[in-house]
Amino acid sequence: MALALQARETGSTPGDRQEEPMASANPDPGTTRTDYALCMLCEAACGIEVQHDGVRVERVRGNAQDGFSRGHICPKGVALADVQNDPDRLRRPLRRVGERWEEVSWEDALDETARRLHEIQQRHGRDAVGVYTGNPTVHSYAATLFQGFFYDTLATRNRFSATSVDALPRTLVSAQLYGNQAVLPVPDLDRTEFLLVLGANPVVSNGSVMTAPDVVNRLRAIRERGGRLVVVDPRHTETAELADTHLFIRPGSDALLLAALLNVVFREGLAEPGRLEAHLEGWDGIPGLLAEFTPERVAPHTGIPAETLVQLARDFAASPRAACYGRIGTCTQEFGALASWLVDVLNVATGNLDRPGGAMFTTPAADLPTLAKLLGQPGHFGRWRSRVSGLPEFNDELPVATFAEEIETPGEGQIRALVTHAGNPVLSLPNGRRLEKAVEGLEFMVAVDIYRNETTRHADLILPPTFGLERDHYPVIEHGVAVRNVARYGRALLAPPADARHDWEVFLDLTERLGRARGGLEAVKGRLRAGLGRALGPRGVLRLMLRLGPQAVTLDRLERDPHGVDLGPLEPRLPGILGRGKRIRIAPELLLDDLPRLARRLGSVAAPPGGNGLTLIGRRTLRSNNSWMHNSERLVAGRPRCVLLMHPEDARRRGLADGARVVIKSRVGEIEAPLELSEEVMEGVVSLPHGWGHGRPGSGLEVAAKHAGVSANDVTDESFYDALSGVSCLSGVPVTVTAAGA
Ligand SMILES: Nc1nc2c(c(=O)[nH]1)N[C@H]1C(S)=C(S)[C@@H](COP(=O)(O)OP(=O)(O)OC[C@H]3O[C@@H](n4cnc5c(=O)[nH]c(N)nc54)[C@H](O)[C@@H]3O)O[C@H]1N2
Ligand SMILES: Nc1nc2c(c(=O)[nH]1)N[C@H]1C(S)=C(S)[C@@H](COP(=O)(O)OP(=O)(O)OC[C@H]3O[C@@H](n4cnc5c(=O)[nH]c(N)nc54)[C@H](O)[C@@H]3O)O[C@H]1N2
Ligand code: SF4
Ligand SMILES: [Mo]
Repeated sequence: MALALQARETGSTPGDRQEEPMASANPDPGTTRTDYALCMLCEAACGIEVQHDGVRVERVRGNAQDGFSRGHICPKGVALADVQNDPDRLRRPLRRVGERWEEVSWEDALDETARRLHEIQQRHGRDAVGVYTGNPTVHSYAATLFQGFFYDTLATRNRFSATSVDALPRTLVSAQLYGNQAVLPVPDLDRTEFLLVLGANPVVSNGSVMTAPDVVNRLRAIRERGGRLVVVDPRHTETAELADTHLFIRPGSDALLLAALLNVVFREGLAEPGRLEAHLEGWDGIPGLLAEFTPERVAPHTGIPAETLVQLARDFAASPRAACYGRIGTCTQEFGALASWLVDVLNVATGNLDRPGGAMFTTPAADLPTLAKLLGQPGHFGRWRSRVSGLPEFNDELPVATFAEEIETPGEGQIRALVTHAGNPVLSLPNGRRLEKAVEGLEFMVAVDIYRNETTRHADLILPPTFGLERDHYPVIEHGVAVRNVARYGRALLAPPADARHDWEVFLDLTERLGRARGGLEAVKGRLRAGLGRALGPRGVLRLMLRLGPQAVTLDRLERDPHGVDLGPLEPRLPGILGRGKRIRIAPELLLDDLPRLARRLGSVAAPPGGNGLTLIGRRTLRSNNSWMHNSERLVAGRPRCVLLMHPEDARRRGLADGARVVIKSRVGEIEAPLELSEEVMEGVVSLPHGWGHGRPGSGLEVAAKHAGVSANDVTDESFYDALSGVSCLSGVPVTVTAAGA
């Protein structure tokens, strides 16, 4: 810490410290000025124009001069001001004393954290400390790059993150096929003539594993240039609204649908991998493996007629520039890994992988695959299994499906203390109630978070780092999956409180202190590690990544141009970025071994299992950001959004009326919500957004508490996961719905 403090006092920059807020350069502090930055709330990373006085944000608008985001902004981006100014957002560490909270100094909070973690690890072993990393970590390049310092020092096997309720199947498939989990195909949105979207709603989510700001206009342009947009979704979404064709699909049946499309492509001789054929390993076996998945057999399971499947396969194969894109709806389901794999197989079979207008690989200025390789993380899977249920590890993490039981189950390796970073697992993970109870029984918990919310209220200590515009932003992950090669850098605009720490500094401070608590050689190691981290700093690492990256872009140049640098359309990258042997292992054993499970589904009765015949899916809305932006008045204003959507026919059969209060019940629990009848959802399916349920006592979210809603994850089921990847199924949960009070 000495080094860092010194740097701040003298203003010298040993290896580029991150915080150089423009505010300090503001000749007239307290007066309003306008600066440019990047929004860090989601993957789109829109350029924004911020009116601020160096501490408070007055207004956020889209930056029309940003050539990539073209002035786009969404309601969340506007509401960034609300989070930035939110009186409920924490600025100083909190310590829980019984039911009360008291402010403590950073020094005390960090010391206590290290001491408690060390003491518990000493008594019960390293695995006794669990770690959970949430979504916003991904949107902070500094946290992404520096979390490893601390977690490697903790050296626990009990690491969890939001990945296993999200893109785990996608990254697993990339590691298997391309030898690197960070080699992620992205639809070439601006040039494709046929976009097939499964399980994604980019018009609302603003794109995921596809950085595409201003996505509405990008999607509209496909049809304007004569192309086609087909959306496959159990709900007629906002994206489906823009499409030529929307097909309702039964939740969880995407792998079957994709297998049937490929079945047609092969049996009609439409397969043409083209240039890539020379690099494919195991290609010849694939047609035979998919032979039984005929459209006729698959149709009743998907709810889509066989003729429609045949025509879709023909049209997709006939297009010279087609891309199949699947996202969270295809990932977080029973056959999430198979579905994600078959998306790629379809793109390969039709010659669309790595071809302009197809599914391509970004060439960003700071290249993730290179970083993943450098960090020794090209991706691994199943090296060991979890203690209680035997779920597979991935990249040294465990699926969250096993999180609660690893806290509850006594024995060696039981989690007794927990560190959360930028996560709200109580609302975000399946069977949140069980997890919440488990967390209550912990010996110690520390949360690195900006709010006292449904999860962090259970912590002994909350360490609130700087937020948003108080730090700089290089969207390293986002630019790595962008639909165009771009590089943009957003400066820090606001001055944080004098003693504030950035996330990355918290990681280094804890690294050093944990070493010190352990003593001896560990103390030296901790000091060296933290010292190295501080000497480099996030900007130092970024500079290095840009220097090593495939584009000639420097940080100095990016700092000179607040509107970003355009590096042109996507370009073919295969076989260059492939792992060992420069081969695409298109038929990995791990996935092939799971095909019989899918085939068994063909033989089963084609009706959704359990419940009174209903299955639950999720829903995102433009004015939500997972679980944590409901404390913004302008986002929660207007009609309530935490409502259950049901098809009128399903309601009629159950005698339920529009606006009624209903009980949604699953294996794990029940919740009550208002009902809204809508033909937007297919029959047999009901939809409820996640991230609500702010009514718990002891949270410090005044606005959110008044618009509490209920948590969908009080009924999603932690024991319902993809048997191959371990990803939780958030989609297709069997439920019953009845009138409340009946
Ligand atoms: N039923 C259902 N459940 C879902 C999903 C679904 O579709 N349906 N989606 C899943 C997905 S894709 C995801 S990614 C997860 C998200 O799950 P989580 O990541 O666990 O939850 P978030 O709601 O994103 O919570 C983010 C937390 O980070 C804090 N935070 C915000 N900014 C910062 C920061 O800069 N630093 C720090 N330290 N903290 C910060 C917020 O206060 C909040 O507590 O939810 C998953 N859960
Ligand atoms: N406004 C807003 N934007 C967000 C977020 C947010 O909370 N709010 N969260 C961010 C995060 S963390 C993520 S990961 C991304 C996610 O980005 P997307 O993947 O685009 O997210 P969703 O809008 O949940 O879209 C998933 C779609 O899958 C459909 N679906 C459900 N089950 C199935 C199924 O079995 N098969 C098929 N084919 N479709 C199915 C749902 O109806 C839904 O339309 O969004 C990000 N952007
Ligand atoms: S789309 Fe995402 S990045 Fe753009 S303004 Fe909205 S939240 Fe921010
Ligand atoms: Mo996510």
